[in-house]
Amino acid sequence: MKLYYSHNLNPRVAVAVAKHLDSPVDYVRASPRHPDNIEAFRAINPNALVPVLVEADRTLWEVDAIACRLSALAGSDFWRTDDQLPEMIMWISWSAYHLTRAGGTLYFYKLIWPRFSDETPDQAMLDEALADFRTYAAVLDQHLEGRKWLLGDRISYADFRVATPLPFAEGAGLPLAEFPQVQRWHEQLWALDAWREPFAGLA
Ligand SMILES: N[C@@H](CCC(=O)N[C@@H](CS)C(=O)NCC(=O)O)C(=O)O
Repeated sequence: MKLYYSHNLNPRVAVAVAKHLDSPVDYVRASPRHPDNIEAFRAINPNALVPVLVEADRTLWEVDAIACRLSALAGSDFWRTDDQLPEMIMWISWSAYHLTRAGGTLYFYKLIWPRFSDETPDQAMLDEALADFRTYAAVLDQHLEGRKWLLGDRISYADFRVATPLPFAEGAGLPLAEFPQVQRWHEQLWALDAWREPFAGLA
């Protein structure tokens, strides 16, 4: 079983999940968008993006699907299958459409864009993303009040998924210090080797 990854936002989460679950995957570092690779890579992901999980009889792209599969293979409830499943999906979806969309925009334009463009990103777009991030971080902060993890006492994939942009907070300018519960929860995640250093020992 091979997990294709890069060091960017979403593949970072997939590698962290595999490390957290001690999944028996071979890690393959990939550059799917490199002109030399893009056409060949489409054979395993038509979107030419990572992460991708390749098994003998199936291939999955999208980090959420990969987390679901790795959790099932590990016999773990990291991906909940009980009555907490709807809440977990709620947070995963909310992350994709709200918090991580805002944080991901700041991550991309502040950390990735300058690597390949001299153009200054549109300030109004960055301001809007930052305002959105603050709006959604406030929602998260309120939910985390009195809860250790998003679903209560035990960590779940929702914690990893909602925290997708947080490891890049400093470079992306995400104002975590304004949200004490988010900051506390981020520090709890940071205490996990799999989350803090998912690429340790890999290429
Ligand atoms: N919706 C996809 C997003 C995948 C995606 O956007 N991957 C980006 C990194 S965040 C990618 O492959 N970029 C090229 C690269 O990292 O080389 C998921 O959740 O897995």
